Amino acid sequence: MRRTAVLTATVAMALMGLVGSAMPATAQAPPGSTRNEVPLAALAPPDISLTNVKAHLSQLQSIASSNGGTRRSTTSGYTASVSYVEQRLQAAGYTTRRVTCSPGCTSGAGPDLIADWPGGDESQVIMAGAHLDSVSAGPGINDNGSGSSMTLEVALTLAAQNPAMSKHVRFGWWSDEEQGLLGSRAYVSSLSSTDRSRIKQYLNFDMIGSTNGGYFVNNITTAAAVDLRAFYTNLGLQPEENTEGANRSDDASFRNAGIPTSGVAAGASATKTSAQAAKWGGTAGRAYDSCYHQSCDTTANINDTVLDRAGDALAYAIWTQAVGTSTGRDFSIGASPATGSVQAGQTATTTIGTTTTSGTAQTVSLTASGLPSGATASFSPASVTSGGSSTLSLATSASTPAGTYAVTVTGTGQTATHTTTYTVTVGGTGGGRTFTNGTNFTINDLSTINSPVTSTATGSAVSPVQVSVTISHTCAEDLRIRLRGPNGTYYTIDSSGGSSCTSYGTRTYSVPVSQQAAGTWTLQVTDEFRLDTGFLDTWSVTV
Ligand code: DTR
Ligand code: CA
Ligand code: ZN
Ligand code: ZN
Repeated sequence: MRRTAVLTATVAMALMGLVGSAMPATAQAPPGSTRNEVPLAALAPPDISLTNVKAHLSQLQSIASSNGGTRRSTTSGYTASVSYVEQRLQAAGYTTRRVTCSPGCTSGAGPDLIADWPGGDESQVIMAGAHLDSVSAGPGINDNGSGSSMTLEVALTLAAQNPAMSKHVRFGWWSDEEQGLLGSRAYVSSLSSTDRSRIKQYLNFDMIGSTNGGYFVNNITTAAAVDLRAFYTNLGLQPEENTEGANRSDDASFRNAGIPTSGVAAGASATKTSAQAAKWGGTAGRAYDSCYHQSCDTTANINDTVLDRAGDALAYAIWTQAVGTSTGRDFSIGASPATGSVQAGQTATTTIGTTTTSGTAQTVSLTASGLPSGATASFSPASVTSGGSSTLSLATSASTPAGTYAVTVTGTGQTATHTTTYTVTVGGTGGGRTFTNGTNFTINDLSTINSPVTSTATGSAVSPVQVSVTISHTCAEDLRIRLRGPNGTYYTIDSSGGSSCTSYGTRTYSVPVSQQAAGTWTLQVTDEFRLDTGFLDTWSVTV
């Protein structure tokens, strides 16, 4: 009887699937009640109701009308505007705060209004805001009832949906913008440097319903603008940089303090170009807002489509950045071993372990990317509960090129996604790491021969090494064959014994090893029984 050392790799193929579920929206929580959080990830950004935004605009118009036709920062029209927004926010469950705008503002200017939505990571604050004051000449419905009303409606929609929050969301309504961005500057300088550094982004909305407006994004090429820009780009609207409004609204106060900023504007007194009219509609050669800073900036001075899109753009940015990816639950992921090696055509395995690092355990789906060509990866099981582990089987094919590959293993959890790297070295079947000794060695009865080869391959031997042996011998069952590695270890690759004789021919072996590739590898053949003899013709080892 003859035994071999051929390894058979069993590859467990598992289907990879993502765990997903549809999220219901909750009803608006009454004030004072416990908020019923929608758990887990990925609520779709909501459509902000244009009807509701316009209802807020009508309220601001009435406030102006009953207060001398203006909402200038120093007037009762302004403080009535603050009260309106404040009351709506409080009813929805916001924590609101008036920030006195003095010193630093025009004498007699009313306060800024700040609203925090409870929840999310307070060390990562995403802010959006708009100036709430008008110029003295008019009610300021486009400038800037539009930004104020839209921001209010986005805040109310967030409260109504009440999703789980990853980042903390804060809104601001600024006083005294029209006198030189004074309210926002006072707010930013009122913060401690710690609180300032917690604000990771500020998005500004000033004049977002201009009747002949366009789609302008502040600092459009910066990271802070990514979501706003993507929103308009996805609509095919080819947004442009807000050059007209650069440094002329409250985002400048934040930017001057080192906070990344962006925002949306539809344009003021500058003239729409024919190229802009061609892509956005409207009239070329006319101002974006021909009532800019005038008494005609009333509810009639609004472009509904442009206004509606700005609201949906802000919702998109907030939901993308701050909603639903973490409720304090998290996990980590790692590969053990983190490196491996395999001959082309064979399968490498490693264990992917996960750990719950905060909160309760969660389901983690596993996928792999960055595979060498011709290779496939499977996980068994395809998803784990954090704390558990899975076996990654990386099956290469004969055509997989030799080389070292960093395979990225991605664990997609319910509140977070993490990756780890498994580095696998694939040894080629072809040249480079295969060494041959073609010298014939006569095999006599009851004697041993040793045939050495010198390997110049670098690094570790890629386990299992492949051995191919050609022997002319009429009784393979007479032979015990061993491989000796450069470090002196012997591996028995074929044992003698058996009830009848077969001729040897060419046989191949896969030999698990753990040692360096370079040095002398020796094939040792011992004939342990009488009568049959022969010779070692050639052999090779692929390390
Ligand atoms: N802060 C604006 C000034 C302004 C001028 N042009 C634009 C264009 C887009 C937005 C704002 C502006 C104001 O309130 O008047
Ligand atoms: Ca909408
Ligand atoms: Zn203005
Ligand atoms: Zn403005």
